[in-house]
Amino acid sequence: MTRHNPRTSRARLGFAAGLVCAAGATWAGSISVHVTDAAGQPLADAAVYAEAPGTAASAKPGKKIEIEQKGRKFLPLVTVVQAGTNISFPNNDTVRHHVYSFSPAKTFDIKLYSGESNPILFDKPGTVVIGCNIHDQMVAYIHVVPTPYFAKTDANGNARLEVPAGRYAVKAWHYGQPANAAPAELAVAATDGDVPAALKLNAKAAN
Ligand SMILES: [Cu+2]
Repeated sequence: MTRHNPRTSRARLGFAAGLVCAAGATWAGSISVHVTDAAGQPLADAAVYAEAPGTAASAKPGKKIEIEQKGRKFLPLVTVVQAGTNISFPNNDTVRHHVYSFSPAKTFDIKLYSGESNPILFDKPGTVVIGCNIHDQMVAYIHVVPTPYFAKTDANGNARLEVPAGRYAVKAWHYGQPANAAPAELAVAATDGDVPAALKLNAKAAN
């Protein structure tokens, strides 16, 4: 097992960002977010994201990820993407699925198919709930955010956002919660390193 070294990975991230970021942003540090429910218990699978004025709302064209169907489930259950991201829905089951969404943020329908699907462009921020027309128990959540700084909490309710220096509104969303909690407003300076943020949602963790 390799041990994660935050210092090494941060330096590497900074190097990559310097090469690809047209705005010339340099990584200043990170925001460590801890998300809890109304009872103070850690919430896994919460979307966390940091918004700042002047940050690109949409991903560059061509960004593409996948949500798999396997064992008559969508994997993963929760996906967080920046607006402008394409998602395809490969069906790796032996049965055919019919994937759809009625959500206002993205309505679509991929009729009975196996194997690869054409990608769907998620161009508007919001929550998209997807299901299968054949298997009622199949459900997954896509949370589309207007910022490149996002993550998903782990089993302990923790997530880390690598960000350039600036002022941020840090927000959290969980599928058990109808609305966002009040954002945590904070600043990250070049010398700060890791800045903690705690967000409490009135959600219950799924069983
Ligand atoms: Cu299905």
